Amino acid sequence: MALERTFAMLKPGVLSRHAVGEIICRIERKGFNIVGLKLMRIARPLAEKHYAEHKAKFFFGELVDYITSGPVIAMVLEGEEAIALLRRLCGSTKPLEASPGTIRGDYAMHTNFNIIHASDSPESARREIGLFFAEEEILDWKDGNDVWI
Ligand code: FUP
Repeated sequence: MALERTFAMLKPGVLSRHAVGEIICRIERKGFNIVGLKLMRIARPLAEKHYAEHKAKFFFGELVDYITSGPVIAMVLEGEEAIALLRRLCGSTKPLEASPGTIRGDYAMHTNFNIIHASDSPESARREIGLFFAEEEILDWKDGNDVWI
């Protein structure tokens, strides 16, 4: 299995609802190592770059409005198969299709306020980590659990 890094973002609704700790708790409990983390307010140009693939979609304006409406928590997470695993932990894009037990399944009612972003491929992960983090903001550390497992 490949050790991967992926990008995750807790959207503004998570902070409004005081649920940052709960969501990060799920991510840590699953086994991801947090190697980058920051509270930030995304400027519009960065939001538009991040969601560039959706530029022509009807929901693009609202998506950018939402994501820039308040602070977000940006994270780089590391683990075996981290990209696909985090996507499963988040659940489907549309809350109606997200299984209960997933983050979106448990915390989201509307697709455009679906609470968390997670990279969908190695290319997206690389691109998104590069957009949000400088190299020196990512720490290379090991949890030391290998000896126990
Ligand atoms: P995901 O990778 O699961 O975040 O899903 P997408 O890349 O398809 O969508 C990115 C974001 O666009 C979603 F998080 C929410 C928003 N979106 C809408 O608001 N309406 C839609 O119909 C689809 C996506």
